[in-house]
Amino acid sequence: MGIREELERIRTEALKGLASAEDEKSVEEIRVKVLGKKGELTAILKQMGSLPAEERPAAGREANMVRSEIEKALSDALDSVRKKMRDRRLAEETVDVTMAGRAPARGTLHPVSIVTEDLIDIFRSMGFDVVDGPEVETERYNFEALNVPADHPARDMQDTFYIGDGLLLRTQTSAAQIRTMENRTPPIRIVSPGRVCRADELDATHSPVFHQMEGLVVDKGITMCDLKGTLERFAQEIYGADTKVRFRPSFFPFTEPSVEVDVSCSACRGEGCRVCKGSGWIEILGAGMVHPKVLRDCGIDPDVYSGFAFGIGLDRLATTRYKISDIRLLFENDLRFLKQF
Ligand code: 2NM
Repeated sequence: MGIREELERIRTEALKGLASAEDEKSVEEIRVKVLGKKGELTAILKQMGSLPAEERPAAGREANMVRSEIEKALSDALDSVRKKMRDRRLAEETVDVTMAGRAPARGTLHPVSIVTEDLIDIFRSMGFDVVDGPEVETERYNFEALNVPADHPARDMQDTFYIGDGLLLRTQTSAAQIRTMENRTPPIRIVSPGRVCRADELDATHSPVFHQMEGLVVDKGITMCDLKGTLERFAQEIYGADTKVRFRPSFFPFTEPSVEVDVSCSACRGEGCRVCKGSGWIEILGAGMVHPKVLRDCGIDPDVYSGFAFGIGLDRLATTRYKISDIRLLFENDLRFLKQF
């Protein structure tokens, strides 16, 4: 085969191979096969010297033309396979921004949180602030400042979780209120919701950890009437506009006088039913006029100011509202139960 035919064959094969090359590797293989050190065209160029002198220029021109044509085809083929591969990758990586997302699982409020929020809303509407305090308290804030004497049964190891160094798990949220009285001058209108602890045995109606909201109002000329009006409004917001409130005498070291507060039974409207055990009334909280000694210990002059305070059990409120038969359900964190509210 003459050099011309040979060049034509190399050219045709190379161009045909490049036209159908699918990736960079096939293009590179063709380059090596034709233009590499041992390539077909390289071999021909080496043979030029052995041609008769008169054939050399034409054959040389021909060979150079084929070489530049193949070089151009190589570079075009490389561009084209690179573009093809990039297009393929982009197609694979396409993100459909219109695709619907996976909905994140939504949590629900704990029943105690729901009643706490409801009560906060009601008391906020009456001008109360919410104050918070630590769950680990000192004996002074939990007992002494509240006029609970050292020999009071509530101070007993049986009733209180002591954790040493004069510290304990708070048995009520009043400590937050004592701090407020120490730090602010009246008028004071606050509620303090939160977790409290007492060393009770766990059963269907008692838990050593439970929740409370205590309220406190201190100003000039505050009387039992203000207490009753406030609690009436609160009870009517929760149980309905025709709810009545009744005070029965009681005792707390930190209030004088002290009362237990009943609301008319919302199940039977006071007729007497199973819910209220036939009495027509349900006890919901304890309250009273803040003891002058408690005010004085906080730097508030009881001859100028007076106040009322109350404490509401939030767990009982939640269990009665949602007809939960066992208080333990509130503390077991079983999602199947908690998701219902
Ligand atoms: C109750 C009942 C009566 C009460 C008293 C105080 C404070 F800090 F002002 F002295 N806070 N909460 C109180 C009064 C709590 O719970 C049944």
